[in-house]
Amino acid sequence: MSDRTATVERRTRETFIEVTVDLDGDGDAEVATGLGFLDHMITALARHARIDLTLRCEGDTHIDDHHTAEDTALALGEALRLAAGDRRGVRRFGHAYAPLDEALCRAVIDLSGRPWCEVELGFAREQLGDVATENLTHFLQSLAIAARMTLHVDLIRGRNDHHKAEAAFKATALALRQALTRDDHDDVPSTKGVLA
Ligand SMILES: [Mn+2]
Repeated sequence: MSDRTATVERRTRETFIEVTVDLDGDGDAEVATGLGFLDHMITALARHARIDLTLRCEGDTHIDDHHTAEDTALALGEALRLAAGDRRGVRRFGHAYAPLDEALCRAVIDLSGRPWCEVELGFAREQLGDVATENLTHFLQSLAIAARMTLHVDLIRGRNDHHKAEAAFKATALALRQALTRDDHDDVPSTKGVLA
């Protein structure tokens, strides 16, 4: 394990989550949220960000998918924030495009310490597997807030909603990987001198 690791436990009356990340991993992911489609998206995120990830959630999926999607994102975002530490020596900015067949998404990240998120994915369906499409948008927003990063994710074009979602998570992963990459500098890349 590298020194950019973190473990977060998060327990509420709605969910219990354990998540461990290693930002300098290979992208090996073990994800079990109880929601198959969300597992698919988070696995793609870890894989293409090259973040090793273990994530388990016991959520109130007998109600619906909302609490599990939101709280999983909050715990994962918190783990990313802690593992990134003071963000010394990282590139800070990242942007990427990812296609999946006809779908094309763009993600832009600034590890700014300023939580903000804009997501426009143009879903036509209500649901993908066991996850409401609005909760995929909500997942990315919650992730950005908890990680204290600025994240913009936009669908450039696409027709198949599974493709749109997967392209969005892959683009986010690639942008995150770039932003978290260490370059040759040993300072915090900010005129303020502080990012975290
Ligand atoms: Mn897929």
